[in-house]
Amino acid sequence: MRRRTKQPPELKLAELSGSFESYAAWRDGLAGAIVDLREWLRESQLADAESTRRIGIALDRLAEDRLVVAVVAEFSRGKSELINAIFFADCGRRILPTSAGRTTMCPTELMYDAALPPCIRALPIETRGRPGSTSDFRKSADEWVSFAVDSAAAEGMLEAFKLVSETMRVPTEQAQGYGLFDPDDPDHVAGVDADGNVEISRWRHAIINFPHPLLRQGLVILDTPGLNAIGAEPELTLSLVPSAHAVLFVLAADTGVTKSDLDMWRLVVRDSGAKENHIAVLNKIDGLWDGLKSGPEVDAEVQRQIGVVSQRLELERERIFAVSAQKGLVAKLTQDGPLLAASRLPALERALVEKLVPAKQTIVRTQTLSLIERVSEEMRQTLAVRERGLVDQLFELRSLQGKNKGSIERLLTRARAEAGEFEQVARKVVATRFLLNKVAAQALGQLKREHLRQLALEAKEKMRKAWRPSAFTGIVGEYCENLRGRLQQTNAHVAEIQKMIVGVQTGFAQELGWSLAPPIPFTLDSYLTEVNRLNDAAKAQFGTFTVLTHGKWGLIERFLESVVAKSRDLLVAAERDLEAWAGSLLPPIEAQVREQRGQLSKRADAVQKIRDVQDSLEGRIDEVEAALAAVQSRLHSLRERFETVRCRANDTDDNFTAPGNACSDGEHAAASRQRVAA
Ligand SMILES: Nc1nc2c(ncn2[C@@H]2O[C@H](COP(=O)(O)OP(=O)(O)OP(=O)(O)O)[C@@H](O)[C@H]2O)c(=O)[nH]1
Ligand SMILES: [Mg+2]
Repeated sequence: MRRRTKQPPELKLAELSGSFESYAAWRDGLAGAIVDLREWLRESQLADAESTRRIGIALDRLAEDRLVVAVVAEFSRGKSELINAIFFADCGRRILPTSAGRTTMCPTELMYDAALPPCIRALPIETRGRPGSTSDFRKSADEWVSFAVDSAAAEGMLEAFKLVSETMRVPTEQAQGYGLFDPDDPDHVAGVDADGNVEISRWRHAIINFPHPLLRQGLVILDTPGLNAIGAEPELTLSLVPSAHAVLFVLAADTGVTKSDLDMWRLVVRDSGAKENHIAVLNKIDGLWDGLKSGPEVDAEVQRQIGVVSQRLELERERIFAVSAQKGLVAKLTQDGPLLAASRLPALERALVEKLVPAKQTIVRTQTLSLIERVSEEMRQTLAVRERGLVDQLFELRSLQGKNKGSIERLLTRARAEAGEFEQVARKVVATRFLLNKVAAQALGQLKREHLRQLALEAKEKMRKAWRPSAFTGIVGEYCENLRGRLQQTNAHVAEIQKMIVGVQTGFAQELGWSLAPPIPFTLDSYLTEVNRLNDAAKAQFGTFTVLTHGKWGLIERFLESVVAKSRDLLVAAERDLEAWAGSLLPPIEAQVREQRGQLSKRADAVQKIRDVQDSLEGRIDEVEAALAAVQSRLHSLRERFETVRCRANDTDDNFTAPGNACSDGEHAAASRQRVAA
């Protein structure tokens, strides 16, 4: 395997981007091999609707594959500076605005979607005055204000990115209507100016579409505002942060771990599912370099602070990185090696490379291979049925050589009888399809999102009547319990379907000797886990309220909306998964039935023609031999093509090799990408 050439030390700055680049190249190589397999199946007339659909899913997943890194912290800990230093130093300057005090006012996603021009899309804060969560608004492009960005001019870009810090002053009533002002909160009241106005963010959410090489490769970075703002946008806590592949939680060495840092950690990070992705960053360690302390003294102080962070966040020391984002950025911009080393940024970057990329790659590899393996296996079985039919036919035809008319007649009778018997067995598939559709409809009925609307209205009404935060946990608990009940009932139907398919397969195995791959195991358990997480997040959120005021009611309503939006997304995804699974069960069996029927009828036809002396026996034997050779060659090609896919999927090492090496044809990633697009 050819490894990436060692990079000169100054280019080591690009280690992270190198790893992303290799990952993207690996993904493109894999997609290229799958496209080859798809083309070959099409040319060989083996592709059917189900296999095409599944290959399509694998390719779409690869094309849409994203790596999301969320950066979360109280305000002014240096989140934006850290993003500048780790990901965008190659822009030659600071691109996200940073300053003392609150800077990033709204959650900001940095990504690249080639379908859109470089731009910033921003959702106005006024949308908070209307029902709907950010993800609801995401679906309607009209709600977003789009600003073009000249990505070629650094100056223009920086200017455009300042949008995320824009604020405006509005009367307190208006802010209250948006759930951003609580007259009973002394901190909020202190912010009211002489005219009775308060400062709020101008935007609710911003999406920066920017063709940076890392973003082009599918990296998405989520920069977030501090606790106040994040607490007001429950979607971040419920969806965006928990679904990130890595969460960087930033603390600052000069402030230590404050109460609001801890609140934020608990609310946003600690209770958000997958903990293995969490990394804490102790930023601003340059504050410790006061010129009087020696190197070892500074180091001891850093270690001591790491100890404190570890204890307070209840996080292992290995997951805590002390850095100076600012000095790291300066070092990268000025190519200052010693300063970069002192900033300790490279250790954090290495951890990101080591933790983030391989973990993500393993998931993508397993998902893709399991889809493709299944398609290949089903194709192999169809070809194997054809092969077996031809071998039998050849055996029979050969046995006729030198035989009299009577034996030919007997053979014809037998061939017809076998075809008839097969039809009896095959009828079961039709009956199964009928039953499967019925049970699947019942299962899907449980997941209809219409149920949610009523359920959500009831929950809201109950909360309004109760007006006690202590009662809310129970009300949301009931809502979640109803969801769980639906998912569990669906699971029971799924088990019923599974049993039915296994029954049909066992029948075919006993009566025809077929060995069909058992149905892909499927449950909605992962969705049940998600509902539990939603419930826990709600508990954590309501736990922060002791007294309910009108100001907070807006926040509660918004939170409930997010819970409903999230549960609706869950049901939609569960419905989609279930539909795809149920739809994938019978087609492979039906394909085999078609194949077998075709073989049996060809066999009877051939014997009949020989009996009627329309065909010579020798000529027919030659034909069947040729057909057999063709099927065997296809089986061989199929195996080879699938091996190429597997080989591409496993084409990695700790450094990520360039694509094409292990699988010999040396095709370039860009070429594969073009073919995927085509
Ligand atoms: N000394 C020092 N200052 C830093 C470092 N990183 C960031 N800062 C400064 O800290 C201030 C806040 O940094 P930002 O990156 O804006 O912080 P943030 O977490 O994005 O803050 P918000 O956007 O307000 O939530 C800025 O003045 C930065 O220059 C660092 O490593 N060392
Ligand atoms: Mg910021």
